[in-house]
This record gives sequence, structure tokens and C-alpha cells, in this order.
Amino acid sequence: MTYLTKPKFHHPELPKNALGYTHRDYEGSISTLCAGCGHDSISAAIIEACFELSIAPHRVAKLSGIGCSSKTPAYFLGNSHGFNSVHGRMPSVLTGANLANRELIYLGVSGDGDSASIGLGQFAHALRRGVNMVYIVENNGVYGLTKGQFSATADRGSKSKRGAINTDGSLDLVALALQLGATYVARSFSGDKTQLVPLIKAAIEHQGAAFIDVISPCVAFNNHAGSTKSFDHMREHNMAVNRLDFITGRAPITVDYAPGSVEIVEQHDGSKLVLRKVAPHYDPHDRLKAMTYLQESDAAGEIVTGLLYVDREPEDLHAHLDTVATPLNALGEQELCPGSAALEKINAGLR
Ligand SMILES: Cc1ncc(C[n+]2csc(CCOP(=O)(O)OP(=O)(O)O)c2C)c(N)n1
Ligand code: SF4
Ligand SMILES: [Mg+2]
Repeated sequence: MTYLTKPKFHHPELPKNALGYTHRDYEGSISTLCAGCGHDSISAAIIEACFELSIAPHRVAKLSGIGCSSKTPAYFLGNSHGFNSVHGRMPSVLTGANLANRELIYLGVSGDGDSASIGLGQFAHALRRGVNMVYIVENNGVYGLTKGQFSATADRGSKSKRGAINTDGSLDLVALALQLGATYVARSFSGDKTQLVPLIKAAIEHQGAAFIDVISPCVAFNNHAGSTKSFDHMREHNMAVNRLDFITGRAPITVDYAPGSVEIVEQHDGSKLVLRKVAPHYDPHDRLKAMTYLQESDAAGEIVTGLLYVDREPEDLHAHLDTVATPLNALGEQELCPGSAALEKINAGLR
């Protein structure tokens, strides 16, 4: 069975957000994933983030590819726009949708197979173009849906459930995202909601290409000893560089933060990222140092999590292309087809 609707009844006194919506208004159908799958925790974090930000569900477009991870948009934001694309092709569909209507919030949900194996080219181009989106990879190191083959993020030397050793080198999507020019890069763990929810909230408000790699153990095929994407391995090797609080432009800062250990990063829309530094010398605004730090931690066997890089002045694809402020899908025929005289002028300018 792949689709189970949730009953609409709920407790009349559920907490409501500024729009008068409850958590239930951000849920989707009942998940058919394996009990304990990390992906369900990520869906819960997305629901929590959208509820806390009081996002109108019709303002969100969620897009995915193929895989257990790519099935998850059915299980959250049931009142939002959704598009389940072909395996590895979510980024190009998202790019096209974003170009047509810049006013929606674009949420791309993918797997490590979907983005690091078949869809690696698509992943790379969406990030290098700076598409304004939140791109989440639910990273379990395997193709969960097709029963546990190693994906391109599986570490060399890690062991499959049946004992095979992975002899291929692995891709680190965070390192790639930094190299490709993503303006917001983070890593988290599906089992750490306290870290993940604010990371998603800040990524939603970020006006550029935001990428979050979420280690999300596959309990059916990759949660055994010898796996480097299991719950146990993640708990033992997780090294958070910072803790993020997120404050929208509308909300005043009411909490006192200890000076020295905290940095407040203001974004263009007035929202603020409050970064509590766990690793005191980590600088999330230095792309090169972030890349070096990642490599050093990787060599030491640590999995770095937190907000790894943020550009205070991000630019997105629309800024690069200098498109009009009105969404293209809202322009009339006259504006989209200005006639042969205008075309002649453009052609003349190119001769
Ligand atoms: C073009 C194409 N090739 C192969 C497949 C088979 N297939 C379906 S899902 C999948 C891998 C999914 O892995 P991942 O993206 O990591 O998602 P997970 O199930 O682990 O969450 C593959 C190879 C397919 N559906 N389409
Ligand atoms: S096979 Fe793995 S990834 Fe797929 S639902 Fe089950 S636990 Fe999750
Ligand atoms: Mg996977």
C-alpha cells in the first residue's frame, strides 16, 4: 500500500500558529516507510519548521525524485504543491518551476542515490546556478527503495548488511555543495531535531541555494555494525560545530545570549541566525576554511554537523539573470510576446 489518508479529526485545543493553523495542517498522508526510518524524522522536522514559521501551505512547492526519501513529500505539507519527478531529475524540474514562479518557497527532497549517483549532474548545476531553494538530501548511504545497494555516499571500507565491503571512494555532498557555490550549507542528523528544525527554518528564509545533508539511517539495510551511516555510528562520531537558533524578521530578540560564544547573523529579509559556537574558532562565513575543516574532520573520523557555511549577501538565479520582479507565470501575453518589432530590435543588438 502506498497511500493512506489521515483522519481529519484532532484535539480542538491543539496549539495554533500566527495563521491559525495547527501541526495537523502541515502534515500529509500516513507514512508507509519502515518503522524507525530516519526519513520520517526529517518529515517531522519539516512540518515543525513550517508550522513555527507560519508558512501558508499554498506558498510551498515540494519536489522530489525517486527513492524512499523522495516518497516523503507525500507525508508532509499535504496542502502544498507537489511534484514527484524522475530518478535524479528533481533539480531541473525545480529550476524550471522556480524560473516560472519566483514567489513560491521551493523545497527539493532527495536521497543520496537520487542526488549523488544518478542525479549528480543535476545536483551540481542547480547549486552552481544559485537556484533559490531548500535542497535536502536524506542521506543513508544506500539505495533503500531497491533494497540496500551501496550509494555514492557510502564510505570506502564500510560494510553492507550482507557483509560486502565497499571498495569505492565516497562523495561528500557537503564538500561538493561548498565547492559548487551554494550560499547556505549545513549537515545534520535525523535523530537531532533540536539541531535540524532551526537549520531548516533558516534555510527556508535564506534567499539563495541552501543545501542540507541530513544523515538519515536506513533501519532495514544500513543500520548494522560496519556501516558509517547507522544510528550508533552517527551518535559516536557526530561533532557539532555550532547550534543555531532562528529568529524571523518580525520577532524581537528576547533571550540573552552569552557574549563571545554567540554570533548573530542578519539576513536580507531582517531574519536573524543566532549561532552558538561549539567549536570556538569555526567561522561559517569562510568557504575555504569550511572546506579545509571538513577534510580535516573527515580524516579524523568525525562527522561535522551544524551550519557549515552561510553567505550574508546571497544572490540567486533570478538576480544572475536579471529577471523581472513579477513572476513570469503572472505576465500577460503582451509582455511575454512583445511582437516582431521588439524581436527585431533584440536580434539587431546581437548582430
Ligand atoms: C532511471 C532509474 N534508474 C533506476 C531506478 C531504480 N531506483 C529506484 S530508487 C533508487 C535508489 C534510491 O536511493 P536513494 O535516492 O538513496 O533513496 P532512499 O531509498 O535510500 O531513500 C533506484 C536505483 C529508477 N527508479 N529509475
Ligand atoms: S528501506 Fe530504508 S530508507 Fe526505505 S523506508 Fe525502509 S528504512 Fe527507510
Ligand atoms: Mg539512500
